[in-house]
Amino acid sequence: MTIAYLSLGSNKGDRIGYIQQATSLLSAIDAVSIVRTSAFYETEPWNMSSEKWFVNAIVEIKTKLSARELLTECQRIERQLGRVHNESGVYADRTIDIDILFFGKEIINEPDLIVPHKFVHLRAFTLVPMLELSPDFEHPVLHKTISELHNDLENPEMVFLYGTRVEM
Ligand code: PH2
Ligand code: MG
Ligand code: MG
Repeated sequence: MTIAYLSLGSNKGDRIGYIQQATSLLSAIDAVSIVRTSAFYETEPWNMSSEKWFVNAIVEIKTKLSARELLTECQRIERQLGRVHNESGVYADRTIDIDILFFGKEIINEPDLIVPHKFVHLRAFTLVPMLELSPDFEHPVLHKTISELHNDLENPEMVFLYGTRVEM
């Protein structure tokens, strides 16, 4: 069993609805159980020119899947919820994005799967909900805790607490 943290983000359509649907589709996977969910946060688009703010949240899961199998399931749910990937590689507005932030202490460096997520330590929209769930979790590559990484943020983008929790 591995504890993993997944980042959910939406900036198109019914943003909270998509995050709730993604959470329930994740919990419907036999080998995945949801341990906890963060609050919803409304966040400024990071490194993208869109005007459309995001709703972001993190779910902590327990799973028997490998990281690779989990990635396949996340991509299936993204497709199911109408995610369209942009050919150019430039970030596009999306109904749902599901990213593996951490998979236990595993370190994976493959072209399509980098764990811990390569930007997890640079973004307030991932560190703020992680701070809520697991402030003492240590980044297995940087060897700093979530609290330390959060304190180190140089340009924290704007993040607001949305106020509602994902109800399962
Ligand atoms: N995801 C990105 C790029 N920028 N900004 C916010 N606020 N939230 C996101 O989920 C997000 C982003 C790439 O996946
Ligand atoms: Mg992403
Ligand atoms: Mg993604």
